[in-house]
Amino acid sequence: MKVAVVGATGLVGTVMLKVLEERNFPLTELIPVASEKSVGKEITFKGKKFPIVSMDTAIGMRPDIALFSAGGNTSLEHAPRFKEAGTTVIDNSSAWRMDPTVKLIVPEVNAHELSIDNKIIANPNCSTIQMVVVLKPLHDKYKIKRVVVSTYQSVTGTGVKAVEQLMNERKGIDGPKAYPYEIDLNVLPHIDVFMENGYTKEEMKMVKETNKIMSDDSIKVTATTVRIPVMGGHSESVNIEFENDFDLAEVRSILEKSPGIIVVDDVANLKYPMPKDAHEKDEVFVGRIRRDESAPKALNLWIVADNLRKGAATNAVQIAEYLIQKELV
Ligand code: 11C
Repeated sequence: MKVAVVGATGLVGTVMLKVLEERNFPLTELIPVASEKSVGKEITFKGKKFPIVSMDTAIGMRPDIALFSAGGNTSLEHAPRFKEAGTTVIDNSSAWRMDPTVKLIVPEVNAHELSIDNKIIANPNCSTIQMVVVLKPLHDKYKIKRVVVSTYQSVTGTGVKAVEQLMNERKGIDGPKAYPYEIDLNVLPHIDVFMENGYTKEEMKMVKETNKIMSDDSIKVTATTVRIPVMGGHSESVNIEFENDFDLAEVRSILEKSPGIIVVDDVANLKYPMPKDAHEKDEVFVGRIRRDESAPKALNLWIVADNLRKGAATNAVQIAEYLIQKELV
C-alpha cells in the first residue's frame, strides 16, 4: 500500500503518522504531503526519513490511499484530483461529510456501508465519533428516541494556535489568539461559528452527523458544545432517552462487550474516565453510567476520548485498515 498523508505536519497529521507506525499499517511507501513551505523537509517514520512533497508530486505518485487532514478547502480542491488518479481518499475535514454521495464512517458503527466505489470517504467530527461509538450498541438493543449532549472539549480540537494560546496564558506571555477570549481558567460555550438558529456549527455537526452515521433520522439530538482549558481529549455528558426500558447491569455489559469501548465506572473507588487517562489511547472511555431518575427509560453517561486519536487519526486509519481487509482498495 502506497499511503499519502496530506497535512503531515499538522496536529492531526502528526498523530496519523504515529498511529500508522504503532499499528504496523501495511504500507510499502509513505508520501507525506504538506504546504509549499514544508516541501523538501523530511519526516521520520519507523526510523527512516521521508521527504515532504507537494500535492502535485503526491498525485503523480498515484497512492492507493490518501489520509487528508489539511482543512476543508484543500480537501474540496484536491481530494477529487487524487480520486481521478485512482486513490481512495479518507478525509478528516467537514467538506464532504454531508454530501449524500459520500459515506461518513465510524468503523464500529457503519463500516459495512463501504464499497469499492467509495473513493472519497469522510471521517466525522471528533465529538460525534466518540458519542456514536457508544450510542450504536445501545440503539441496537433499546432504540434511542432522544439524546441531550453537553461537551467539554480540548483545545487540541482547534489546532496548534489554540494550544499555544493556552500555554502562553498559563505562563503570562502575550501571543496570537485562537479564541475571542482567554481560555485558561475559563470556559467558552462556543465552538466553531454561530448559525442562524443560535447553535454553533459544532453543535449542528453533532446532530446531523449522528443521524447520518446511525442511518436513522428518527433519533433526536440536541447539543451544547463547550471549549475548556484542557488537552488530551474531549469529554461529554450524554443523556439518552430510549423507546424500551433497560437494565443498568445489562447496559454496562453491552458496553463492555462493544468494540472500541472501555468502561471505567467504579465510583466507590473514584474511577471514571478523564482526558488525562484517555490521552494517546485509541479507545472510547465510558463511565458514570446511571439511570436518569427524572425521566422513564433514560440514562446518563460520561464519555471521554482522545480527539486527535479516535476523534480523528485513529478513526481514519481504522477505515483504511477495513478497506484493506475487505479488499476495497
Ligand atoms: C473541535 N471538533 O474540537 C472540533 C475539531 O469538523 O473536524 C474538528 C472539526 C471537524 O474544535
